Amino acid sequence: MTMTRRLALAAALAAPLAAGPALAQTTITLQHALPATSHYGAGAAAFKETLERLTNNRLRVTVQRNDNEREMIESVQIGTIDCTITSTGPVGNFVPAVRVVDVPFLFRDYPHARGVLDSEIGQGLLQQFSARGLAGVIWMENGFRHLTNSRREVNSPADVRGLKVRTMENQVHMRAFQTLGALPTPMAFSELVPALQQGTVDGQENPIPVIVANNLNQVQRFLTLTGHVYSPAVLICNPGTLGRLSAADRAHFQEAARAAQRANREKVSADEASGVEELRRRGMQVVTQVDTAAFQTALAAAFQQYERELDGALLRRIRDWRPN
Ligand code: EAX
Repeated sequence: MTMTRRLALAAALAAPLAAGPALAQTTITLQHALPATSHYGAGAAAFKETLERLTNNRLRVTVQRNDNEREMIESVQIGTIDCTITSTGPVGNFVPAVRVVDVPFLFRDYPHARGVLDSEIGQGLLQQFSARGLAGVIWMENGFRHLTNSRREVNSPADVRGLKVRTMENQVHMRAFQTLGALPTPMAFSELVPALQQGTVDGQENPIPVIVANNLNQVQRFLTLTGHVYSPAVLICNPGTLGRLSAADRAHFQEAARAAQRANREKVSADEASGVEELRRRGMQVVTQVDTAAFQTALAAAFQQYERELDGALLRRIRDWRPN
């Protein structure tokens, strides 16, 4: 880990109130929206195993599932749960600066996304959580999002026109689908499968790991590998939870967060390698050759609005970032 990340992660964990007395035993509640077998589940399991091992079980971790990410963030904010692993989907409603990472076609590939988020750019965004009563501990990963639907094969932007597409509660994503002529319908992940089953929406967009882990092939026939958005995830905790840790336990917490990120990203990479074939095996019709330049051209108006409404300089820094 670079010194930048170590210092920033230490800052994120040190920012809360002065450490109180180390408590005899503490249970940390960590919630996320996906099955235990998912890429979030892998991260949560690594976090639990590492923190309990390093503290000799003085700190225990209870992992729970809750498929409403906005609710989880609200619960962390008020302290009814300690931490959540969530996609950035609803995060921009709490920490507006984070919306920049949701811009379509911003990240070139996984190395670019992971590199930016682990650099001073990503650490700077995490530090903006504290002003909103949250601690952004470490960036994790959801993955590149692709479009599925139950009505037709999508080969070009024109095929998206008129589709009712479920989006996360994310203005940046909704703007993109509006620009393509779709009918974006924002809803929590918890409402997605019933909406697809009842035909309230025709389609949705999610990374391969989410589609596989939730068997969305059972309610969606067509998959197009648009890769239109890189979806970060983030481990967010209640500042009070961190403030009650001793300095030694905050260091253990950092190590557990890094273990969670490694396990999560490894699972995403594994799911990306095998997930498309698995979804074909389960009966989905997959369009793999996608003219992403055509989608980017079709999104020109949305990009102009993003430049005006979001931090244009930061968008350029992210696009221009290269590993040193
Ligand atoms: O974070 O809501 C979504 O589509 C998210 O990608 C999912 O909950 C995993």
